[in-house]
Amino acid sequence: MNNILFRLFSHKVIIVGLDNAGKTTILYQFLTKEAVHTSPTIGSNVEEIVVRNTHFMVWDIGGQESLRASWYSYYCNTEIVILVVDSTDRERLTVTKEELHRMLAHEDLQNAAILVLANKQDIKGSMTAAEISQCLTLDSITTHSWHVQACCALTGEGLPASLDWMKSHVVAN
Ligand SMILES: Nc1nc2c(ncn2[C@@H]2O[C@H](COP(=O)(O)OP(=O)(O)OP(=O)(O)O)[C@@H](O)[C@H]2O)c(=O)[nH]1
Ligand SMILES: [Mg+2]
Repeated sequence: MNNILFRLFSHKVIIVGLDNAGKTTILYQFLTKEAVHTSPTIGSNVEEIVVRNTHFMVWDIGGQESLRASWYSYYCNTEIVILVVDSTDRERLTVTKEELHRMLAHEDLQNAAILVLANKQDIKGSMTAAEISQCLTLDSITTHSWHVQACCALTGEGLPASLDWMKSHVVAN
């Protein structure tokens, strides 16, 4: 019964981004505050994350190219889209940009907020959150609220701030 109530009162969040961005590592760092060993996700993982009495159902979706065409099947009722970027992956940032702008145009995400996580900040030479923000042209987005946060999923740095932003977003809306 408790499980059913949690589902009714929890906010739906999806984690998307290209393969190897660190989505699954982030999901389990949110949940356990530890870096877990991951394998490429086929399908999705879902976990409930509680931030000071606010419940989120967080869906981590596989990012391999063949799986991206089915991301839309997770969009319905999503309040927050977490877009994870591997900040060392300069070559594929344009692919992420295309995926982002495709999502923004999808009718099921018209009311969703976008949280961009600039992950892998521990790696030397990684792009800063500001560089990623510029490459993804976040400043041009006027239809959705958005926020960008630098993080490292291995240490958890930047993730408590991300959860704080998610909580204040859903409380304010
Ligand atoms: N150095 C470093 N490595 C990271 C970080 N986050 C994730 N990784 C590593 O990146 C690799 C991919 O991480 P995953 O979390 O499995 O990536 P994913 O986005 O879930 O990938 P798919 O499931 O294929 O879409 C793993 O080897 C992680 O340990 C980080 O912040 N820093
Ligand atoms: Mg994964």
